[in-house]
Amino acid sequence: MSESVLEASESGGILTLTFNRPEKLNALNDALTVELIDALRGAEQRSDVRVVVLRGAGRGFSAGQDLEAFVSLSAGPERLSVAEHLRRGYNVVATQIRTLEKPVIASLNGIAAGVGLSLALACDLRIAADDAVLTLGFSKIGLIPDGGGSLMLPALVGLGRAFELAWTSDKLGAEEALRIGLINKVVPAATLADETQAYAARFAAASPVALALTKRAFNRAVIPHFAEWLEEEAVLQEEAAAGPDLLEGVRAFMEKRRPAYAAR
Ligand code: LHQ
Repeated sequence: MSESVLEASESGGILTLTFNRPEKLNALNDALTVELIDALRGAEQRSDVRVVVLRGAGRGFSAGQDLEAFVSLSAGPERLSVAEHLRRGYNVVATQIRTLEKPVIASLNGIAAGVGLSLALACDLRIAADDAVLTLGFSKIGLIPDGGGSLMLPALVGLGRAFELAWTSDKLGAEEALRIGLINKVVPAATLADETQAYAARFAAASPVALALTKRAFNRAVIPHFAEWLEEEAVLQEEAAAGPDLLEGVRAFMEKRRPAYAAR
């Protein structure tokens, strides 16, 4: 039997979900997304799960949408609606993360790109290895930040920095990400697993009521329209995907060349 694309392990009330496609830098395909949705649903139903940690196997956290899988889906007999793809997948996950009334922590062990980074930004807290690298990546393939990224990015770092990060897709090191408030904590790469466990253990031992109601309060105070916004974001992404830039961007990535974008 093949290994699961999402590994789950538990210790002391902490459920750790590990993206397990290391050869693809844990790029997200449908199988991984469906397993993630199931696992988060399970975490919601179980009172003994007090904290959820998301992490990646190998040298990456997640490289975002699996672009090869996306091309195969798009080449199918029916044109893939990007909005539908988001509604069925990443928007469900992002909503689950935000509505799960338990701490959800992203443990960034390496590259976090595209919707991989968006899902990390949807989490409540982010701890990173000192050699982790964060990049939006969407603009490089003609897209807008999705998976809630167009809301969580400016909410976390402010509009000016959000524009710069989204438009340039520059790679940020962990220390810089910490400095601008994109992440909470940086630790030596070799100790990330232990530090994540210790960080999560603090919340696993805290009052679940205080944590849950604080999350509900912050959600309502700062991002009350999260679910509605995901829908608007999906419609904008559909518009972005309708033009020629997405295909050119994805082809360029797969052919390891610079994309050539024509004037709009
Ligand atoms: C990958 C990927 C990947 C497949 C690395 N897919 N194989 C929503 C709606 C609709 C459509 C599309 O998307 C979305 C949401 C999104 O997430 S859009 C953004 C998608 N992600 C990206 O554009 C990131 C693409 N990847 C990269 O820019 C680089 O790989 C990063 C910066 C992540 C890492 O760079 P390196 O550390 O230099 O690694 P690498 O590029 O050599 O990648 C290692 C392998 O992983 C390589 O395969 P190979 O067979 O050549 O060893 C890559 O092709 C593969 N890979 N990302 N997203």
